Amino acid sequence: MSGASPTSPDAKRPRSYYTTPIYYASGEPHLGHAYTTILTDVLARFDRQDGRDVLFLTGTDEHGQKIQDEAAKRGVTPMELCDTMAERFAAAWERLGTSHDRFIRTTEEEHKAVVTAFLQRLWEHDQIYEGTYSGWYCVHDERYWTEKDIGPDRLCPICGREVIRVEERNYFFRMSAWQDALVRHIEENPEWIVPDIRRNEILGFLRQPLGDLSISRPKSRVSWGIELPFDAEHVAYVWVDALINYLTASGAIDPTAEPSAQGFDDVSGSWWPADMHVIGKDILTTHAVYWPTLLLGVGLPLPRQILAHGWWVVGETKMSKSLGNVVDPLALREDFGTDAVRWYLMREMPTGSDASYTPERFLARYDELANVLGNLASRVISMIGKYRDGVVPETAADGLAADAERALESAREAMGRHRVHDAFAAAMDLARTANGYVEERQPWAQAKDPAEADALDETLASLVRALTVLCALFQPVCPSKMEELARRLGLDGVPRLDDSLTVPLAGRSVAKGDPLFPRVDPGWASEGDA
Ligand code: ME8
Repeated sequence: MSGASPTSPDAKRPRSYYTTPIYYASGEPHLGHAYTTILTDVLARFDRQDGRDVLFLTGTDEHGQKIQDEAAKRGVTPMELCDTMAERFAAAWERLGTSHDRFIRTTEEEHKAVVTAFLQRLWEHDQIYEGTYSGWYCVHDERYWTEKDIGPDRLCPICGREVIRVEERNYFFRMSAWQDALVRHIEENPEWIVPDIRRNEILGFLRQPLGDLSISRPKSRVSWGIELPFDAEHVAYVWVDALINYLTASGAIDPTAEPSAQGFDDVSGSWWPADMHVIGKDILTTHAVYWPTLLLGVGLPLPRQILAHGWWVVGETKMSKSLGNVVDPLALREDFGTDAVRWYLMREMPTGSDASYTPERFLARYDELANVLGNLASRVISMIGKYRDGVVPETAADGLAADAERALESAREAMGRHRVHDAFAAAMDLARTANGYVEERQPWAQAKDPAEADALDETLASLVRALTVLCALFQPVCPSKMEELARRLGLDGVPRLDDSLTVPLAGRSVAKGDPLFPRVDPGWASEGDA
């Protein structure tokens, strides 16, 4: 399941390295986690469809007090808990059809060695000093807070739980020294944090003086972590350990080499820097402040982009395990299929904003798939069976070519701006236009008049071309259904985006089948029960 890091990228080919957060191995995967992973999967698949090499990384965050406490609560060892939960996450992603190349676990030896080398490098570059931390700590979010942050009720500003008072020896990273460099980087690279609202949030945060970052925990309080190379009585702060996962999986660092040859001075031949860290807005500071300053501290290049998306909420509240309002994506999948869950998540949430999960909206989005795309595929394939013995006819003209090209262009443009929902809206619009074209051309009437034979060929061939383009466009979000559609259209697999406009179609045999998106009536979707 975890496996070693994939081989180095081919320097001559365009490539992208995408990451999801690594999820805490203390709770079950829910719809929020599924959203991030599927969003990243869609970006990765879209790039592959466009001819790029991709490294797509996900995994589990397995150290720290939160995991230690959860294991104690369940009466198992931390490692047993992590083994169980890593398995659950990996199984969930498999069932939700994600195409990650690497599933990393922070308890892997390779990762522990990279974290150790990273900390040693910081130490040698005089980026770390010893001091005393006295203040407040939220175990749930694994964050220190100041008196000001927690207010008179002493509650964590993120999760609202009670914080604990700690006073302990800690090692600190000289994060404050990098504040100006970070601000400059964000100002000079307006697309570094997207969407804009998140960029502004970080710039606002950086208007206050930035403190140093405690990067260790005494073993007397937290023993489940990676030991510091320069002090065996302390383990690395779990966020520092976790963020480094992105570097471990890139293959940039070889912790077994001499310090000068470990890769900190030259990342060529590896996947570093990441092209995009996809995260939820809850973990923006750790990714847009802690992580880049740590990288500056060891002299490594920064990731190229951070995409911070919004939250799935139920009513007004963020969906989260601790609130008990989580929706199980695997249960939805059992009734409607994987691709329908993927479609709902991608189409319903404007990338970057919050969205509310409701069963009614889920059904409405499913109907769109079934009645527009599924219906188009069924009727076109069935008419070719009926009027042309199941063989795609030749045609001199394509009545939908301009629409198909426009849809491809709009989808690419929207993807380029990370507006995934808009990209798929453009794809669905093409399916709608093609259904309109059927009504307008009336192939059933053309079939009755021998003088209309060429016109009927044109109608049917244009529709098969549109379906071929739709197959390529929908593949990132509905991969298994689009493979099935490609098979029914007699194609040799789902074509790449560009090829979908030109792959020869005439003479191919189409195959009928059950509806791609059948009518479903699970108990909860019955009238009055939703
Ligand atoms: O924070 N809506 O892990 P985590 C949308 N281990 N996305 C949601 C969501 C919701 N309601 N709830 C969770 C951690 N997510 C750390 C990360 S990375 C180096 C370490 C998604 O298990 C979203 O991507 O709490 C969020 O950022 C992430 O899950 C938090 O997962």
